[in-house]
Amino acid sequence: MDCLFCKIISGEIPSDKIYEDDLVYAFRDIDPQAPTHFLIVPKEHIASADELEERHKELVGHVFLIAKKICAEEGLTKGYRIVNNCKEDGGQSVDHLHFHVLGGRSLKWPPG
Ligand code: DGP
Repeated sequence: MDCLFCKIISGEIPSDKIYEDDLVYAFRDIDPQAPTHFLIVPKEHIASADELEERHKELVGHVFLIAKKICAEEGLTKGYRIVNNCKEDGGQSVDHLHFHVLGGRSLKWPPG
């Protein structure tokens, strides 16, 4: 499958990996929007949040617990933001489900 994030997960394309287990792969974003900005990506190719099914409930919960674990390791004691851009109007540019995790500065709201 010609998917950028599948190639990153497999190691075909290099990345700055910060975490990996059976379900997810986490790596630093190539274009960071905050002092800490990494992506958590399910290893299963799911095109977007709009393609999630009942069987993915545990996977999505796992993503949030891994975000919490990595943020603690990164020292983000003042908080952080977890973002999913879904499909065209949501601003999704890579069609493999991923969650942005941003921190290390005071983030503004709402996004554009
Ligand atoms: P989104 O716009 O929500 O689909 O986010 C895609 C993110 O992926 C964007 O913040 C930039 C990041 N990205 C794109 N290509 C690469 C890459 O080759 N390596 C890494 N580390 N990040 C990438």
